[in-house]
Amino acid sequence: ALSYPDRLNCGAELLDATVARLGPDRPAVRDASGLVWSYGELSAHADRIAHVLTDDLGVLPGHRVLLRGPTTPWLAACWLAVMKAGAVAVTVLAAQRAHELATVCRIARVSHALCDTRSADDLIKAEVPHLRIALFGGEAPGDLLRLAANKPTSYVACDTSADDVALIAFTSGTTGRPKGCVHFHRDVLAIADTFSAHVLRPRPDDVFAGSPPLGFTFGLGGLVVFPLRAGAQTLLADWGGPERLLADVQRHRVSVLFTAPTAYRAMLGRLGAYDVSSLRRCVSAGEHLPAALWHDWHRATGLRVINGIGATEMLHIFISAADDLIRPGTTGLPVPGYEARVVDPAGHPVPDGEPGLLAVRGPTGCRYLADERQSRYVQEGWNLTGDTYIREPDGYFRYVARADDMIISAGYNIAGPEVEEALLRHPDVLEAAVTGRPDDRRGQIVVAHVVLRPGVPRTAETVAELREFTKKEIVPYKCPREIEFLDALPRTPTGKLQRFRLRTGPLQ
Ligand code: 3SK
Repeated sequence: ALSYPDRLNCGAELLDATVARLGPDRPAVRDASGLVWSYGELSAHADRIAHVLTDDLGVLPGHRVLLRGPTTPWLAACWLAVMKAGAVAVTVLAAQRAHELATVCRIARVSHALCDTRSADDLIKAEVPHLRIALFGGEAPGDLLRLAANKPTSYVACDTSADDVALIAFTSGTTGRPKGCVHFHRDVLAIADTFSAHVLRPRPDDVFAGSPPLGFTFGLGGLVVFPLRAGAQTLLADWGGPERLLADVQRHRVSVLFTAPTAYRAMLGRLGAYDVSSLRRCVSAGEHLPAALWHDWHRATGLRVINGIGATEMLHIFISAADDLIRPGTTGLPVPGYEARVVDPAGHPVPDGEPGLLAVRGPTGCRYLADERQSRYVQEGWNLTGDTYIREPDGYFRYVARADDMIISAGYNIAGPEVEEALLRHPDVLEAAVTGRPDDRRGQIVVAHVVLRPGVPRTAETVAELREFTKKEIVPYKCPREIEFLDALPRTPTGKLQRFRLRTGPLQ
């Protein structure tokens, strides 16, 4: 079991403790242009910003500070400063627009914002009452960094307790209404001391990189918390597409990659043009990783992708497997420190091999900020993630679907992802999402929304070909009755598929 002292500041643990252990000179963060800060420099920047927060901006322990901007070393320094000042980081995505920011600020009662100049317009437009905004980044240093330049390079971290709130991360899931998830200082360290320490097992000579933004806890953990806890380096750069990520891997000799299945799929066809021999760990989360994609990546690179399921409510990954424990097509085993089981709607465990609701508990868990959905997510100490899973007899967890994505057609239960995997095995299919559409006779029918590879015609012949193909891959009652072609699937800014937008009818 994890045990932390009563007084604990995760910012101090990630920076000061790492400097004390490994010295100040090791490289800590870099950006795509070649800028590199050592641990000593990162620490000095964070500490100067922490001084500005407390001395100039009037930030007190517990104040909620919004952080917004593209993924850069400065954004990470601001997050660490907020931690060390004992304030609460409210991380948002650079892609969120004015009305979404206004909602987040209202729900989280945000009093201050540290915002990259390039992302300021929407925040200003949000017209949040009494919000004190300090700018950084972009061409000019911004008022935050101008003030920071004259501050001392060390700051005594606020004496927070292990269960003082460190951050509020927002999730709108894939359905729309935002919920703020509260996590403590000990939670931040717990994700590093569970998934990262036991599954990922980083080394101080690792270089981390990836696509998720720091406003998504997948990115905050994978690209800030895990590398700093390990004394490793991290490349902090915005997602610029598959070619850019591959070029970054080559240029910065990246060894640990965090991204989602869509990006692995997009990188596959372009691998030949890049040297990715520095990679030793590839992590996939955010969405289900189909077995076929796992095998394609393995064939192309020799690397075994570490699949995982995480949730903003749980802060990070809680089921996963690495190395010889990996079983492609499954998510893996509960991460050491977590327990998982599969239950029926009344919370009773269902037999192995049968689908049910995934329930998990461990050192992190869901605490929504004043939201009635708390009592649905946490029942009798178990977090119900909203995923349908099967536990295999030897303890492996196999993803079936999001619970509300199960399709019931003519009395049959059909899991959309199984149909999607069948479609994805066809060489003309780039992406696929399968939903149920109301139908008078069958209750629902299976509808496939397909993105074809460039050059494949959107014709009735292609529809017929895909229907015939799926009939050979899965039992006919699961095969799509209707197939619609799209230019792209609708996704959240963090890359998750928004099935609800597909269910409401054709997008284009
Ligand atoms: O929401 C997710 O899918 C996720 C995955 C990994 C780590 C963290 C999160 C929030």
